[in-house]
Parts: sequence; C-alpha cells; structure tokens
Amino acid sequence: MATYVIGDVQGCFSALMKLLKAIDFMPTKDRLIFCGDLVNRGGQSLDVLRWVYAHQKCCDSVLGNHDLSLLSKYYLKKFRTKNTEFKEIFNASDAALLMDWLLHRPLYIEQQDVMVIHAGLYPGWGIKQFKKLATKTRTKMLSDPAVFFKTMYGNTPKQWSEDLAGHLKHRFVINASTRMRFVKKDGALNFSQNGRISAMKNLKPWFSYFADKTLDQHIIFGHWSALGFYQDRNVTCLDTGKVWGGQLTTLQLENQSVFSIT
Ligand SMILES: [Mn+2]
Repeated sequence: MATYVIGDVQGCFSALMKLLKAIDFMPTKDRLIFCGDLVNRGGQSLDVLRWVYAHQKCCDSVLGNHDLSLLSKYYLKKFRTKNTEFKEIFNASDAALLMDWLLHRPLYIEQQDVMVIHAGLYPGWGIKQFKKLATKTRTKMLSDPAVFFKTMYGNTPKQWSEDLAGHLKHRFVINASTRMRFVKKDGALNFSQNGRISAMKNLKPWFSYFADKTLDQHIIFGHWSALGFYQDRNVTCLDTGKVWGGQLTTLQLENQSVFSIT
C-alpha cells in the first residue's frame, strides 16, 4: 500500500497514465491524492475526469482554481464558452455525473501527518481555523452551487478579518485556498504576481510566513508552476508545470520519494 500525492494534472491525461505506469500504481492497493486543477489547458480534461471518476475508490482530489472555473460555468449554465476542453465536458453524456463528483471534492485532504491544499495555507490562519472555515465554505457551496458561484469571483477583500461575513468571507476562503501565491506583510493577498520568488521584493510567498515555526501538519500544494518542486520543513510544492512543457511530479508519502516524468 502506497499513497501518492500528485501535482497539477491540468488535462494532461497521457502524462498521468505515463506517471502511473512508471510508479507501478495498483488501484487495488494504492491511493492517489491530487493537488487540484485536474482540468484545463492540457487538452485531455474529459479523459482525466473520467479516469479519476472511474477510480474514485482509490483517488481523491482537492479543488483547484481551474476546477472551480469549470464548475462555476457548469452550474451557472454558461455552456457557450470558448474553452474547447470545457465545452467537450459539457457536451459529454456523463457530464452531470462528472460535475457532481468534482463539486463534492474538498478544499483540503488530510492523510497521515500531511494536509493537501491547492494553493496553500493563509498566513493569518492556523490549521485548525482554516479547517473550520474551509468546511463552512464547502457546505455553503454544496447547499446551492449556482448561488455560491454567482458571487465567488472577485479579488476583494484582500485581507482576512474576523468581521468578514457572507459571500465575502467565502470568497476570501476560496481565494486563499485556491489562488494564493504571494502575500504582503500586512496580510493582503496578491493576485498579479505568479513568477519566481527572487523577482519579488515587497511580497513574500505565503509559506515564508511560517518559516520560524513548525506546523502540526506538512502542507502539500500545487498551483505554482513557476516555483516548481519546492520543499522546506513545513511545505512541499508539487506543481512542476507539465502543462507548460515541464514535468508531472508525485510524492509518495510512506517513503517520501519524489518522482517526475516529462
Ligand atoms: Mn491552480
């Protein structure tokens, strides 16, 4: 029995199959946890969704921003999109099944002593507070997806406050969990920079705010292909940008081995 956490697949189905063959993945014994962003840009999003759906007994994924983009279009009935991969999914005979399965993915997954979140853990929160907030936001999303997605998008509020309520609170939870990379010293999320750390002076990666302590759980995240594979005592980034011509990477939790394919 082995547990593999896999970085952002983004519709790269052939690469996923190549990776699973290389690690000798056994559906009856092993377990896969995806870092989110199963879909978009790779060209084979429908194949990825169908495969993961068919293997749901041994697979799970957290929600990423691209997954939410697909879900919001579906539940708001914006089927006339220019995104051909999304269109292919909407036109598929099993679309309703696949979208319902994707909608029910969580914002975080705990396994052993790790926690998988698509973008990361907001520096203003502890793990316990994040879990509480994420659970509430997910419950809201599932209670009426169309209502939830109507107000989900927006770059404000930038900073967390205990006073946030309603859709603004849920929006912040979604933005922090699925879109965050750099955070200002005052706690404001930044949505314009997605590049390398060295290029940024007044912004710090979210995980650098935890550098002087040890978190109770090791955070594994994706979403940041420009960062690529990264590891420190609290976090591991597995987004090695397969969809941009990079690699698809997996970390096996039991022996901490890292494996990538091009
Ligand atoms: Mn992402």
